[in-house]
This record gives sequence, C-alpha cells and structure tokens, in this order.
Amino acid sequence: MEVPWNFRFGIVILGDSAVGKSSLLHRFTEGTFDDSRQSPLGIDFKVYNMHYDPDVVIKLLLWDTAGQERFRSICKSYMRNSVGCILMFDVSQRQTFDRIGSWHREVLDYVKPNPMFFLLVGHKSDLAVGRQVRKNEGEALAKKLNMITYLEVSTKENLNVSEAFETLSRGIYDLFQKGKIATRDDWHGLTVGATVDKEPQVAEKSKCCNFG
Ligand SMILES: Nc1nc2c(ncn2[C@@H]2O[C@H](COP(=O)(O)OP(=O)(O)O)[C@@H](O)[C@H]2O)c(=O)[nH]1
Ligand SMILES: [Mg+2]
Repeated sequence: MEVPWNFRFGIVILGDSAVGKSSLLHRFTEGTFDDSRQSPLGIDFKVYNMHYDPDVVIKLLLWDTAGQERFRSICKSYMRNSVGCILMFDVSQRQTFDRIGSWHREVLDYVKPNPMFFLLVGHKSDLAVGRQVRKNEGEALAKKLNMITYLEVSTKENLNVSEAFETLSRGIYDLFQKGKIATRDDWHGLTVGATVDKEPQVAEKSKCCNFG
C-alpha cells in the first residue's frame, strides 16, 4: 500500500565500478549482504520511506547505476530527477578515491542548473589490512568539495549503512528548510507535499544517454 509522503527526494548512487554501490543499496533496502550476488545490467530502482520524525515521511527514490559507470554513461532521467548523490569510493582502491573529483565535477555539470548535494562514502571500511585511503583524506575531500559530509561504511559488516542514507536525507531536508533548495515544476529532484504517487516512468529506466 502506498504510504503518504510529505517530501520526495531522488537519490542517485555513483562511483567507479565495483566500489559496492549495488551491495549498499541492497543492504539498505533488503537488509542482506550476499558476496555472490550479480548485479543485473540496466538501472536498479528502489523506494524507501524514511520517517524523518513522527510527522514527516520522506520518500526516497533510489537509483543505482548498475554497470553504466564502466562506459561513463549515465541515464538522464534519474540524474535530472535527483537532488542527492551518494558518491562512493573503495577505501582499499586508491584510484577510486582519485576519481571522486572528476565524478563530482561531471555530475554538477550534467545536472546544471539544478542542484545536487553529495555525501562522500569511503566504502568497505571492514578491509583494514588493505586500506589505501585514510579517513582524514576522505574528510578533507568532502570538505573541499563542499559536500554534506564524509562517512566510512561497510555494507559487509553493516556499519553506517542506514546512517549514510539518513545523513544525506537530513542534510537535504535541513537545506530545504533553510530555503537553500528551490523546487520547480520541471524538476523532480525534490518534490513537496503530494500524497498521490507519481513515480518516474519505469519504461524510462532502460533509456540511457551518454554522459558528457
Ligand atoms: N569487503 C567488502 N566488500 C564489499 C562490500 N560491499 C561490497 N563488497 C564487494 O565488492 C564487490 C562489488 O560490489 P558491487 O555492489 O557489485 O559494486 P558496484 O559495481 O559498485 O555496484 C562485490 O564482490 C561485493 O561483494 C563491503 O562493505 N566490504
Ligand atoms: Mg552495481
């Protein structure tokens, strides 16, 4: 049954291939971690109702890039219909951290003139032995790029998984309350107040466009 919602946020999960985007989304929405799970090609889309406080339901539309990142190709419909981005790297793969700056730039360029707010996630924090990026480097980069914050997450050990989605959503909600995010009729990244469900057309899921 459709839960009435007060706000709807589109959230996209981005980062290099194999940093663990699909695993994170799966853990958050289904509650499980399966090492052998194959992510399907195409776009994965999940809905999650977040009870921000007893009176406020924020409906999250969560988009996973499932494979397109290899081709630097991003689907217009979900980029343009998002207000938040979980930008991820793998703390055990330095090159995935080194590419965060270009992800960030390209996403902002792409969604212009619409806003996008970022949470930086250093993923696979359980891999202490193989770690190649220090926590303070992640914190410094998030600060430099003006992101909401930096969090270290392990989907495998279920550390900071729901916190990641909550921190980003709260950050966006607070910015909206402060008047820093303007809604527009032709932009569906952040939608207010409707309780009737009108999701982006599922058929659009497979229609992707080249990034940049
Ligand atoms: N050690 C560790 N491995 C993880 C974690 N999350 C995902 N993985 C593994 O990383 C690999 C890539 O994950 P996947 O979700 O497919 O990445 P995606 O390409 O970014 O969607 C898989 O083998 C996962 O089992 C984690 O928190 N810790
Ligand atoms: Mg994937």
